Amino acid sequence: MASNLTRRHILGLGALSTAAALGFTRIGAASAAAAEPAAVPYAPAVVVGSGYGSAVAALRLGQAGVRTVVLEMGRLWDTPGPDGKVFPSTSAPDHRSMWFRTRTEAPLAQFLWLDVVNRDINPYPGVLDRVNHGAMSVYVGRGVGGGSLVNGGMAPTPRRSYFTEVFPGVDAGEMYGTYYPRARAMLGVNDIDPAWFESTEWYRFARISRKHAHNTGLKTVFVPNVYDFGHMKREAAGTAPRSALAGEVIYGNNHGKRSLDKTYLAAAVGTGNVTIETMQRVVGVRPDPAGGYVLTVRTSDVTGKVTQVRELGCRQLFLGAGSLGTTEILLRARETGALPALSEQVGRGWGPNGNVMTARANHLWDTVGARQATMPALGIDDWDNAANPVFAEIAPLPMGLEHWISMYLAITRNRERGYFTYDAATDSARLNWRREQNTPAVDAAKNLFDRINRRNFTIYRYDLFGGNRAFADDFTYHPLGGCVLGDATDTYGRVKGYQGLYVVDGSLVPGSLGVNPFVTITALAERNMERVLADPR
Ligand code: FAE
Repeated sequence: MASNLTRRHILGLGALSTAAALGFTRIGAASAAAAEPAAVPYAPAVVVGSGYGSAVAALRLGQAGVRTVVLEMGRLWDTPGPDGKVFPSTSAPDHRSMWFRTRTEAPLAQFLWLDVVNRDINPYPGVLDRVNHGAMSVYVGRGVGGGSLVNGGMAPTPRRSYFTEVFPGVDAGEMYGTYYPRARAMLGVNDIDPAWFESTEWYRFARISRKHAHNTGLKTVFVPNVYDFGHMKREAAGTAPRSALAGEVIYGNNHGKRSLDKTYLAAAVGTGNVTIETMQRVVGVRPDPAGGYVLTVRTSDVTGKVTQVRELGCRQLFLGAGSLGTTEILLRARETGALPALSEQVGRGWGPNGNVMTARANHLWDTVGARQATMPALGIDDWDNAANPVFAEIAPLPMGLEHWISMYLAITRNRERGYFTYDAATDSARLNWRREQNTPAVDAAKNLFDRINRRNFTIYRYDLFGGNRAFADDFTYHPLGGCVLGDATDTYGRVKGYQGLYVVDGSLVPGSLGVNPFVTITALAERNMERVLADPR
């Protein structure tokens, strides 16, 4: 990564802290050029959200000399709390862990059926949110960097044949030749040293799962990551502060992780053209009769109190609020009549990337180790299985004790799709997803892990997910779709029916990718931004 972290990034990082520390920055007189409308504060380009799609948009706009404001509803995570750390660990969650909750809602709710995982906390704009939509809950990151703050950093590229199936209208040659490599380089994707992987106690859990997969005749692959594996090695050696080796992941990593605030966003701010404003939630968008758009933006404080509602004008609007956020903004605009020409496809084509979590109980001699790195490094790749394609990441369960559990996040090929409807009473988008729609995903995962269990004489764990279930199919880490490329937008994310309005995030992906999604979201945003800057429409 050092080669990608240029002086400009570092300058940007400083600027990032300063700009966002100011919280709300007025874009007023200083920025209003003569040709710009005077009635409301104005920026030539506004980017909503600061996850992967937004970060690419902000950087490429900034480099093109376009003055850009990024509006993020969460906070900037750069200030240590009383414990001297920016983020809490998974074993000691506090108010920083979750977005305005009185109790944490970790994906793994129990251990030995006991409610020992979650904790009571004070409401605060914490870094992880679980948005509950009945039969499906969606985990998302909140703050400057979006999902990059809380995710497991796994950075695989989907196999080309499946990418082509998912995106028939996208030139795969360009993606695999230009945009994927560009995204990987900018994100700081790196590989684990195989020799270290084989020898370290921190990945014993993965080696045990690999042994059982190989016994079953299954293939495993190393999965690249944006966590700096060099740093991790130094953590193990005791020469660097611990993060992945200290149980940190879903509530943020204090070290080692190349989250977007350290890569794309730092570089964006470093262009001198990009400002990031935190605790700013975009709730409305309408066309400006003079051209462009007017946004309604709510500013909140850390208690959640709305301290200001304001309007902000822009010529170009880039929506990167994630699958849930972007879809909600557009659906609300269509259904309230603010943007009536939006396609009927807005709100459609949503899927959880076939996510299913499961766990197996190992024999007493197959210890997984009390010490486990939080960053997954290995996956079981059975995607070529025509009847039941599954890519299963071998997930850690770092509880600080030997528990003999092998855990997995299976990505399956579930063709079921959900859709969003606008609920006027709550002024929000509601996801329509029935529990049965996950049956194909559970069946595929069960098919794979039944084979592994049979061959290794092992069984499932039923004590971890609540309701004596072996498969957790009621939440996803990978919300995808809602404003699908080529349906709600053209083939470059330009929203149908409106000029100067773009979608840049995971809502473009039609519900499934076959692997963890952020590298693809980033690469697609790189491709689309290149075109949009050349041909804005
Ligand atoms: P995203 O990163 O979600 O960013 C959207 C941003 O917009 C957020 O910062 C929001 O706070 C903000 N926002 C939303 N609404 C508004 C609004 N109205 N106004 C202003 N701001 C708003 O979007 N993916 C992988 O590839 N590998 C992994 O290992 C992996 N692990 C994961 C683990 C966890 C626990 C979670 C939650 C996700 C994981 N993911 C992983 C998924 C990945 O983080 C996700 O696909 C991307 O973050 C989605 O990127 P977007 O740009 O779509």
